[in-house]
Amino acid sequence: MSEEPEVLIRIEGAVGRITLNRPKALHALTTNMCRLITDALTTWVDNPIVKLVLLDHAGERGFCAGGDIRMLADSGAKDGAEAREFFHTEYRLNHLLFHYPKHIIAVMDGVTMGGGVGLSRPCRFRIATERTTFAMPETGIGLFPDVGGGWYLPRMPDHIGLWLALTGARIKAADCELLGVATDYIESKDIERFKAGVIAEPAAMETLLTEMEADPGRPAVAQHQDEINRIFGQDSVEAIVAELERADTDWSREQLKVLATKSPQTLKVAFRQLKLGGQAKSFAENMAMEYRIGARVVQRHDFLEGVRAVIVEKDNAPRWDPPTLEGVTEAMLDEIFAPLPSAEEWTPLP
Ligand code: QUE
Repeated sequence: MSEEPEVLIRIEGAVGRITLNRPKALHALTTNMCRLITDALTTWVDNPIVKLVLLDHAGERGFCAGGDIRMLADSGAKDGAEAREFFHTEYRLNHLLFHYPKHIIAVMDGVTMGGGVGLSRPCRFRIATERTTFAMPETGIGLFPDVGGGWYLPRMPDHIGLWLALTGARIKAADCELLGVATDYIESKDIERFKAGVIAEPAAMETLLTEMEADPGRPAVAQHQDEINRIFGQDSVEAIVAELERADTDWSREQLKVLATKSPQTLKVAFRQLKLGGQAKSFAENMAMEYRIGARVVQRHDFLEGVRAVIVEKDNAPRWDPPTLEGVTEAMLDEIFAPLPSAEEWTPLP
């Protein structure tokens, strides 16, 4: 490993501190980072000194851009074992956070996408600032909105979660509060003072939050909420596209343009994932489903091609296969969602 640890772990006063520290990659998560965070949280469950946990990031460039996509693609091009190990470890962490018995505060002062959403969304307090940008952009690289997207996105109002999943739309703090992605809004100039206050007096954390709470402005999504509800409430991706064509507004034409750049396979995977996740009885059941999908999708053409086009060569001209929604059959989706051999299924931490 390098001399600088990828995650900084320490206890300050009564606060367990976890600071993402891979700034050159916008703190994109590695298997090692997920293990370090999991080990710290596991130890702190039984440590009476730790009253609450603060999860943040080093530097100014955002909270967490996602996962270590190049590693996933390199592994997917071979036997996929390293990619499966990553998903298994990351989803166990997502699940640990979901059921964690102590309050965790996530400070999302910047880009919060993909894997970063999986870390912050299960936390009890999720602080956005004017620099927060949230997105689940995976359909653009032939991946799917994992890390619990199947659980959280279909539980947002008015099918807005499906709109986020399919289009990869980026939203700001006011929308994050509207959709429950963030619980609180603080200006980034106050973040250091907030953290210092929490560490000095953890019991006064909620009072401090109320004092510092600022106004994020009007949520942009609200302007299109009725349209999203009607159009993204359709019962297939093809029907959504047809409804967008029928609407024929500036906004609907923009959505069609965006959807045309995404992997048709992944659009249908995400649609089915959110339907199943919306009916899942537990977060663990949803994560087991996502693990099945992840294990398959990293080895398929669209993911390798998406990473080539968007992340590695950056020509932004992926050649998806199949190239159209019609080409993505139910049989293909059945294969991607099929149970794994029982010894290979995802399970939560023991
Ligand atoms: C979709 C994704 C990711 C992405 C772009 C997508 C993702 C991810 C990164 C990323 C961004 C900046 C970095 C980095 C990774 O980009 O998951 O290392 O410096 O981590 O369209 O899912």
